[in-house]
Amino acid sequence: DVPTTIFAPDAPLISITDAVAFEARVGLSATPKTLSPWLFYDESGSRLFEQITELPEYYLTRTERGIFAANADEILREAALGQGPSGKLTLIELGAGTATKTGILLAEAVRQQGSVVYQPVDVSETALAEASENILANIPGVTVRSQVADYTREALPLNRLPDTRTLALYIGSSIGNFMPEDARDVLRNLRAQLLPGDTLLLGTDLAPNGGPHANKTVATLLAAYDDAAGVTAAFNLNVLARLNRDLGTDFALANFQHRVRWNPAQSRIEMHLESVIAQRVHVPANSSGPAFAVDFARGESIHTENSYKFTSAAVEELLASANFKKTRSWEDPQHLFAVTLATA
Ligand code: AVI
Repeated sequence: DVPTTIFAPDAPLISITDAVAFEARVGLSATPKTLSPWLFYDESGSRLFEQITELPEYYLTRTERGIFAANADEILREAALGQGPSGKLTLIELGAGTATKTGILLAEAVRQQGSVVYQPVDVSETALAEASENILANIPGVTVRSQVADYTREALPLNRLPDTRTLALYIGSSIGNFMPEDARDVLRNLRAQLLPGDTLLLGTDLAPNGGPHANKTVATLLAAYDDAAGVTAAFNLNVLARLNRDLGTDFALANFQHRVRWNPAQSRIEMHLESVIAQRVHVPANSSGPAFAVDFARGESIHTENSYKFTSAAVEELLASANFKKTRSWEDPQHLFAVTLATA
């Protein structure tokens, strides 16, 4: 589930290349310097993210998959509660990417109700084509209705059949890459398009659980974002390669270093690219404005990503701020990750 969706709810609606130019201009002129995390996901960044999800240190993907495998039956029964006897759940997935984990829930939906309509929504047509091909080949009984859309800005294309309820999936901890106000707005936008009785299944990575017997320490988190094989470092640095390719900037990747910090006050992992020398980088003129230079002091960094980690109270609060009511949640035995069901 590569999160190909654009994480930039406030940027103007423009083409991808113009959006890259706009983000680079705004972010690199800011103090401190920033680049939006959606810039990671060009073709090679998406491939690197797929590799991250299989790293031994990156527990998120396999842990969420384990929660689905252990609880799919209950999750779907709970989501279908109160539905009429002839009714069926329709599953819609925000930022579905290639939908690799969703298969477990779809197979269970087919088991419980005979068939299921699945609507993956993503900005990447190629990711959706891959998702649809995989699901159709492996899970009989699923009808796939892919929709190319940016769920952070556009109304979700919900095709409702009479007597059906919608279960919206927003999994993979994607919500954690938004600033809290933007996370709330994304969920509000979704909520506005659901009807009473519809549900949301939200996947969130959990905050470290302090104390000497904690399953998740800050060290666990830091390792997940700074793996021994250097895949996450390559993923982070790839954003500079992307700017060089898309905008003709002259970032020398060897002059920047991948840095990961735990920010306890904000309960988030931060990824930065630290300049190892004092240097000047050039951005040629583009659709967003004239050429400009970016000066880096030695040790100065570009903040490239936040990945928020939640307590269960924080998940409930976030859901409530978007007018969802938590009904149940499931965690892995080590309490690393949570999957929460909420009603509209
Ligand atoms: C997509 N998102 C949930 C990932 C995360 O864990 O925040 C992105 C990622 N960044 C570094 N590693 C993975």
